[in-house]
Amino acid sequence: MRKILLLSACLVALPWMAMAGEPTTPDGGIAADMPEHFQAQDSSFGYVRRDVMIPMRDGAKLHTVIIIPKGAHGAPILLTRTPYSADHMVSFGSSGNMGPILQGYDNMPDVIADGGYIRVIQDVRGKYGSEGRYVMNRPMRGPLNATAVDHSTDTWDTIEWLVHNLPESNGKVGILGVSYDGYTAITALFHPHPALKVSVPMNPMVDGWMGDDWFHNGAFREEMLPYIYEQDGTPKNTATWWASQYDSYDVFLRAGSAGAAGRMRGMDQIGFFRQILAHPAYDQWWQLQAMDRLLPREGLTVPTMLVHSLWDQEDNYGAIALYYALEKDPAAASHLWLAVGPWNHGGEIHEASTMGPVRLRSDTGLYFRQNILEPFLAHYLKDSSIPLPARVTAFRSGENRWESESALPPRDCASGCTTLHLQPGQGLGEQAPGADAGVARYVSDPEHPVPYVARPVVSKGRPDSNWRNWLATDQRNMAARPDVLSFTSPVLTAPFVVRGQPHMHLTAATTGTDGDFVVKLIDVYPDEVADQPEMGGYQLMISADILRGRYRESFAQPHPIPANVQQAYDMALPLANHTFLPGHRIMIQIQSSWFPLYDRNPQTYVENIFLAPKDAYRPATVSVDIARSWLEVHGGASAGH
Ligand code: PG9
Repeated sequence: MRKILLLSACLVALPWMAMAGEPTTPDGGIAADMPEHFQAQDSSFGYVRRDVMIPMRDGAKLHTVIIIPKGAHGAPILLTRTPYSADHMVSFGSSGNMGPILQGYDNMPDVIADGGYIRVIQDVRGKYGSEGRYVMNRPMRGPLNATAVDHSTDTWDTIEWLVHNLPESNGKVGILGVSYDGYTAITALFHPHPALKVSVPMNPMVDGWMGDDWFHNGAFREEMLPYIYEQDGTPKNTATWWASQYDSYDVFLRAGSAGAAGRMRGMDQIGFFRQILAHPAYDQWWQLQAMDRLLPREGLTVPTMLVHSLWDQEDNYGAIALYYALEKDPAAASHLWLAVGPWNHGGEIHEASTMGPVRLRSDTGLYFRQNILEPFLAHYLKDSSIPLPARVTAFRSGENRWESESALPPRDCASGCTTLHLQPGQGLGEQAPGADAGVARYVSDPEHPVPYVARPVVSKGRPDSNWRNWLATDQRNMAARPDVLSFTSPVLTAPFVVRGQPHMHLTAATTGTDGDFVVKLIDVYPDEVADQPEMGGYQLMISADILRGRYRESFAQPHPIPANVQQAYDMALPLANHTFLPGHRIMIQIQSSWFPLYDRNPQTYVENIFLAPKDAYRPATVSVDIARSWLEVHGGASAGH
C-alpha cells in the first residue's frame, strides 16, 4: 500500500517537477507571466494615438499626446496645454473609440470627436511628462521672466511642430481650455503662431490677486493651499495635502494664519507659496502677471471667444475682466466674442440642465456647445461660410432663456443704473432712507468666523465635497447668524432685472483696525414653490464677493482702518444676468468673514496677515451706516421681462 501511495505521489508531482526545470529567474525558478514589453493591439481602434516629445526653442521637450481620428485627412487641430496631465485627460475609459476617451477636464467629445478634430493635449513645461522647470502661471517673458521662454513661445513652438508633422491636418489650429488651461489659451495670443486661427479661453484665470484663484480683492483664498501644495510640490503631484480633521473649517481655524497652515506642512519649500507670502498686496509682481493688463497692450489679432460661468466658484473674475479690457480697443473688439452661462466652473462642457438645486429647463451646456462653440470653431477651422454666433450670448437666469447681445452693459454705473438702498428695519428698496436711518451692528469674532457653506466644510479635493456648486447653496444657514446682516425687499410684484456687475457702496465703522467685508446679492424664493417644495424660501446667491478692508483706498498700498470711524468700502460684484421674478424678494447680506474659503482677518492691523500671530485675532463690532450704504445695478424693475 505504502509503495502505491508513494508511486502515485510521484506521478502527480512529475509534471510540476518538469516545469520547475524551466529557466530559473532571480526570484527562484518560476517562469514570469509578464512580457518584457507589452504592445497594445490598437489596429482596430477608431483613432491613432501618438505620444511625442516636442522640442522647444531652449531644448526642453514637452510631452504631447496626439489623438488622430482613423483615416483623418485635412482635419483641423484642437490643442490644450495643461498642468493636469495630458495622459490623464485622454484616458477616461479605455476604448477603441475616440469619444469615450475624451470625457475628462477640457474635453467635449460631442464637439471634438464628433467634429472630426485632431485632439492634441500637452503637459506644460515641468509637469508630468514634460521637461523643464515648472513655474505656477509662468509669467510672460519680461521683468518677471528673464528666460527666452514662456507659455507663448512654448505654444508657438508646439504649433510649428504640429503643422509640420501632422500630414493628416489642414494646418489650422485652435486652442481651448478651462481655467488654468484657459490661461494657457490666453498666453497663446501673445505673438501668436500664424496657424493659430482661434482661441477659446473657458473660465480662464486672468488675475490671480484681483478676483481669480489666489485672492479676491486682497483676501486670500485659503482653500487653495492644498492645490498649491500638490500642484507645485512635485512634477506629478505625488505629494498629497494632509489634514487631521474632516471639517476643513477646523483644519484652518486651528492652524492660525494661512501662512502658519502652509508652513506647518513644509510649504516654505515651494517658491509660489513663498511668493504669495511676500506679495500680499497688489504690487508689481501681481500687476505684471494680470492678463487683462498685458493682453490689451499686446493687442488681440486671433478670433477669441471668452466663456464665463455665472456661478463659477473658482475664476468668476477673469473672462469678464478681460472682455471689458479688450472691448475698449475697436481692433481687439473685432476679434472678440463672449458666452455667459448658468454654470459652475467649467460646467459648460457637461450636461447642464441644473445649477445646484436650480432647474434651468434645458441642457444649457449642450445649447452652448451646439449653437455657440461649434459654429465658432468650425467657421475659423473648417468653413468660413458657417455663420458666427452673436458677439455676446448670455443666459438670463430666473427667466431661463438665452439672449444675443452686441455687448455687455457698461462695467461701471456712471449712468443708467438703479440704486437699491439699505433701509431701517433691515429693509431694502429704491427709496433712499433718511439721514437718521442709524446703523446696523454685528460682532465679528475670528474664533467663530462665518462658514462659506454649512459645516462640515468638506474640502474641494474630496469626493463628498459640494465645492463645485457651493455658490448656489442656500444662504438661510448664514442669515440665521447674528454676525450676518440681511436687508430684504418687499415681495416683488414686477420682474426686477440685474445685468452686468453690481456695485456696492458700503459705509461702515469697526472697533478694529482691519477687517473684511463680504457682500452677497441674493434671490429669495417665495415661501412655497409648488413644483419644487424644497426651494420654498431658498436664498440663492446671484453675485457675491469679499473686500479686505486694508485695501479700501488702494489695492497696492494697504492702510489700517481708523477704529470707530465710518469708512467707505466700494466693490464691484461679479457679473450677473438675472431676473428676480414676481413673488421673489431681493436680499443683500453683509458679513465680515467667509471661512475657510478666505483666510480670517485678525481685525487688528498687522504688517502681513499671512504672518499674523494668534493673539492678533480679536473680535470687532461693525456698524453699517444704513443711509450711506447702497447697491447700484444695471437694470431695475420692469413691467415686461
Ligand atoms: N481654478 C484652477 C486654477 C487655475 C489657475 C491657477 C490655479 C488654479 C483650475 O481649475 O485650473
